[in-house]
Amino acid sequence: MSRLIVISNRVSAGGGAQGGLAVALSAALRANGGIWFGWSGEVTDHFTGHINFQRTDGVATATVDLEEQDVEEYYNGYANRTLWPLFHYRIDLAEYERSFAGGYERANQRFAETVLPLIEPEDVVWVQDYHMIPLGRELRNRGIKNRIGFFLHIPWPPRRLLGTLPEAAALVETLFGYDVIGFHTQEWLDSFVDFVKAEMGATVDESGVVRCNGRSVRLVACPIGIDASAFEEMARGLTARRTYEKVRASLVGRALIVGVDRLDYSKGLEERFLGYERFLEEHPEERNSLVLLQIAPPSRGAVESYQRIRSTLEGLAGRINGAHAELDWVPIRYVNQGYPRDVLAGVYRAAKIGLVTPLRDGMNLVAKEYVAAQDPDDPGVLILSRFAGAAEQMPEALLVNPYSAEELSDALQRALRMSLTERKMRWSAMIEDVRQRDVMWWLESFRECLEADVSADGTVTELNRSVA
Ligand code: ADQ
Repeated sequence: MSRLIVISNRVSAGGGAQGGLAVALSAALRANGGIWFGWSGEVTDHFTGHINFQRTDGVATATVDLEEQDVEEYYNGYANRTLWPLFHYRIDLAEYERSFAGGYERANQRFAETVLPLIEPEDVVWVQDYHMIPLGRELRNRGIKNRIGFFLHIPWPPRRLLGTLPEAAALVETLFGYDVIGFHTQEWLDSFVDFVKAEMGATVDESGVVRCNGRSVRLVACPIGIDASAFEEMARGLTARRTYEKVRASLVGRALIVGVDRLDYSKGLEERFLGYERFLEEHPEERNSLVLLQIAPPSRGAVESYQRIRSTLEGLAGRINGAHAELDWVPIRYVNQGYPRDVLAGVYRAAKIGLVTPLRDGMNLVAKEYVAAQDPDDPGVLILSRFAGAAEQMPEALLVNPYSAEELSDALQRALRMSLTERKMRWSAMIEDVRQRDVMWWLESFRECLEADVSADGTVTELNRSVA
């Protein structure tokens, strides 16, 4: 197999605490050789292009520092204040500034310049996520002929929303620098096709090859998974068991509902709290018999909308607890910190209900982790937003509209009342898919597409399995 060059905004080689994606990419880099390239997270006075080479757990990494203006315009600006909200359908929060767009282009040119000498002719290049949409084109402009793939980890927005971005067509046009573009779901892929057909006059054939202005790119829907067997094992391990015991003891017989999310407006935390409040009001008899534990470590604190969601949630949790708490019971435990994965596994296992209700999410790995952590003899119930990419793969979850407090409240009631037989039936179907389409399946499926031989007429050969 060819050497792999992984390029992403941040490099998290080794895996371990970082989760399935880092584990899988690290495994591929260890097996076939290659380099993981990206931003170091460090800021310098002036961009130098100096590469810091390291080896972390057998994985070669190459990182570069960015200057402050790049971080402000490219990372805090275009990536986090323009593309993230827009691609999560939040045009009310998206900021369209020419300086952000310019900084994004400049940073991607700098990444391309810096990584260029590291790429050898037979390497396969794999660019990750929305921070780096134009990177493939930048590499092509510098003469790179290698196979280059791009994977989008977040949703692709509907055409009319994307149309609000002033440079939408120019940005999308750069994606034709890639050989393959991967999305988590058919829905995101369809939205992309809708845009390029309507706005750019592209055509699409049955094998998923899109043609536009003499260029072509192959599209695949290839849902990411978790490192399922490792997570299942972790949930049975010592740390998870201790956590489980500790959490259960603190509940004194009450049912636990758990939410685990980065503190981000796309995760629907405010709506989740309101749904839970509704439940408490509609079912006073259930008060004192359940607890919502929401674990939400802060993220992207430099961006104002993230500071706002933090204070909104603190206010809401305080209000709900103030209105409903009793001498020996607080309805919401709201925890603003991250935990090691084996601790999380124990928390998931202790929870009768996993509440995963993003307003919009590319995939959502917490839903899969919750399922993988359950006790097969007494599994909990997953309540899942129908607007998470994961819903396409997990129809056996209780699917809800996260904007509707009534639907959330009804789903909570149904989950609390669900028989063991029904819980087992739903869980068995979900765990089978979580195991089968795990993170290695995702990686191998995408790589297979990327390395497949595409003939001049767009026919794809050497592709012996479907990834949709
Ligand atoms: P995220 O938006 O970060 O990822 P998600 O898929 O839910 O969202 O993954 C979050 C990961 O962080 C999970 O592995 C979870 O266990 C971990 N995590 C969350 N809270 C934590 C805490 N308090 N302590 C420790 N770990 C915590 C983006 C996209 C998603 C897509 C992924 C992968 O937004 O839609 O599923 O990439 O492609």
